[in-house]
Amino acid sequence: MIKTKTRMASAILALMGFTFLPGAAAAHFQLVYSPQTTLHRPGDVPLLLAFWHPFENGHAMDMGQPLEFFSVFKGEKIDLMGTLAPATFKGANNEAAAFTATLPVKRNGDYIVALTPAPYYEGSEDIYIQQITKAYFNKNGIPSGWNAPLGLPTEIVPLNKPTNILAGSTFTGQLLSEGKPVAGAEIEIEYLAAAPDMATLAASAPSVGPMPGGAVVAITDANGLFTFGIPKAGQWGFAALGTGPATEYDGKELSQDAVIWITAHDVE
Ligand SMILES: [Cu+2]
Repeated sequence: MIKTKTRMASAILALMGFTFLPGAAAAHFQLVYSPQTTLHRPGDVPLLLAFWHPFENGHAMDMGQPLEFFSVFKGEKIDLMGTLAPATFKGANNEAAAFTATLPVKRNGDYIVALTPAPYYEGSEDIYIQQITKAYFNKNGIPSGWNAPLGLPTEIVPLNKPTNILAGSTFTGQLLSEGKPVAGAEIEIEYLAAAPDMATLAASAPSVGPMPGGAVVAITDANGLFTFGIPKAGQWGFAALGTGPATEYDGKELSQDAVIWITAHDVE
């Protein structure tokens, strides 16, 4: 996230001879990650929860104990808090507190995983950030409700099957706050360029570089809809910043964000 006041502050600090803190630069995304989102067998799917700058393989931030963590299958909510285990995520430049977890998958259909992390204090901006994040898994291609909203304070609802996007096609989402569409909101878009290794919990070498023009963004229309052409196979993240109803935490500004992760495949 880059805000005007932050940019001004960084310019002033640069004039004073300080370097800008890496944690505040570019787009940070809460990850709910597993390498495989299309599944063919029942079993426990390993998950990594980390707060990171994934497109640039940048600074990783410490996560606190999540407030809520669950999956939804055919409208049924399954609590996953008991599967959380503290872990250390290794980014390219630093290590940060993260969590591993497991998603138990039994039946065919869509498993939506939702994380409400503890608010993260970003010292360089003197604000808290809380990225309410959804990730999608599907077993055996059977659709069973991937387009259902979960009733989160703010969320992005997919209008294309989020585990089965074709590289070169488009993804459309609808941004909601308290269940109502949000018009004119900025959506930041990131590619998971340095996918974490689940054995070592370390970022891999990035497969692509960050974009020369900075953050990739779209703006929601009057119905809260946005569409983005997906140029490449892999996992893509979309984030709306500050669209949640909560605006304050512990006496400071809170950016309550909505994040969604989708998977695109090459047509082969
Ligand atoms: Cu950041």
